[in-house]
Amino acid sequence: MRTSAVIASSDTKIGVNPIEWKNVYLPTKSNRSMYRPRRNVVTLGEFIIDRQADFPFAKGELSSLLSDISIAAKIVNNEVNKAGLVNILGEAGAENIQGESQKKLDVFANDQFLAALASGGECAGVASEENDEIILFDGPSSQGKYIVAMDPLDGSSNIDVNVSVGTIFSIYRRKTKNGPATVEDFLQYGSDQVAAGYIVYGSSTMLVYTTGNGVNGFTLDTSIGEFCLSHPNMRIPGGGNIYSVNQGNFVHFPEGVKKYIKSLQIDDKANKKPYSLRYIGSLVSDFHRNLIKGGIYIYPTTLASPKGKLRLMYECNPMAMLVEQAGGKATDGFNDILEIKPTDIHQRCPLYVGSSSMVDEAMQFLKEYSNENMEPQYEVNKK
Ligand code: AHM
Repeated sequence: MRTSAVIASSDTKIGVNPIEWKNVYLPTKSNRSMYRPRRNVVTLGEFIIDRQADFPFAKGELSSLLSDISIAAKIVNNEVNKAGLVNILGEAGAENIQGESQKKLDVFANDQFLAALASGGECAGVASEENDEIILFDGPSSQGKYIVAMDPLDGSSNIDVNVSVGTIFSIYRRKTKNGPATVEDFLQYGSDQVAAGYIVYGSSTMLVYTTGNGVNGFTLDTSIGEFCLSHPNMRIPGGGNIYSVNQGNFVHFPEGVKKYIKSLQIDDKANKKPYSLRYIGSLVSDFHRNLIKGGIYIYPTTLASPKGKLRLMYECNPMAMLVEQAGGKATDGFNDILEIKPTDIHQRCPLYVGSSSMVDEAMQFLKEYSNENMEPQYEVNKK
């Protein structure tokens, strides 16, 4: 298409070879509707602002909070990428509440997310896997309307072997109106989450989140330092042929889980069995793959972990909100994850999450082969 109106002539002093500018044109009145210079890229910042009106209490605070998280994620991403190069690997010496030794990068990630959330002013406090107690911010942040539960670096045993790790976050509106937040502000049902998401530091780094209006995924373009919308409106396939579980613990699994796993391994071409076992050992990475391809992730109760291994508030709940928003399902084998009443910020819980039909089938096996004592004992908000 021909256009007119040259924007630079040979004597324009713009530091560019004038000859190259000869064919650069601006639209004229007549062709303006056809000429629309466009970027194909939507950044996370643009997307958040665009979607701000979706939030029931929208005044921009939740948008700012999500932006704070994305900034910390970029800093952590840089450090994760350098993990093999700099002297940051190894134990930091301390043990977290779970009795697990902390890697230096866990501590770094925790510090970065806490710093970003504290300075933003929208978040009154944080429950983190790395801190025994809730962290309450002072100054203007103490009046923030939101609280965050997070696992700043999930799958940390994979850091020193260059395998994907992630950050998981869950956001609630606090219940108390004034003063510092309290632990009760944190102990809310998963169904009360206003947003949830994760960052996977993988072959590329992605941020995936929901505010209750579907799930969207953004890939970090390191050349411009921006998360760009790459996976709009993510939907998990209704079924799949991948299962993710630490099968090394098989002998310690409940009978229903053993039977379910065996049922996935039979030779049954019509139903595409046997299924594939894929287990990275980073919840974020295993979840992310199954979200895209269809599948189920299971971390059941075991003899060693009779209440399950994963943490309800900052691992199971955010993944449950995400998967439900993407059309999938998350349960503890018997109850919806989002309907479990937390009594402790570090509470553990079994997790069956992924494609709906696969989770349903696993639950049927559990029901059929369980005895009463197997059902996890906690308060559940039965619908
Ligand atoms: P972490 O917080 O120490 O990283 O533990 C959480 C991880 C999950 O990411 C992963 O799915 C699971 O624990 C792996 O546990 P296991 O090594 O028992 O299979």
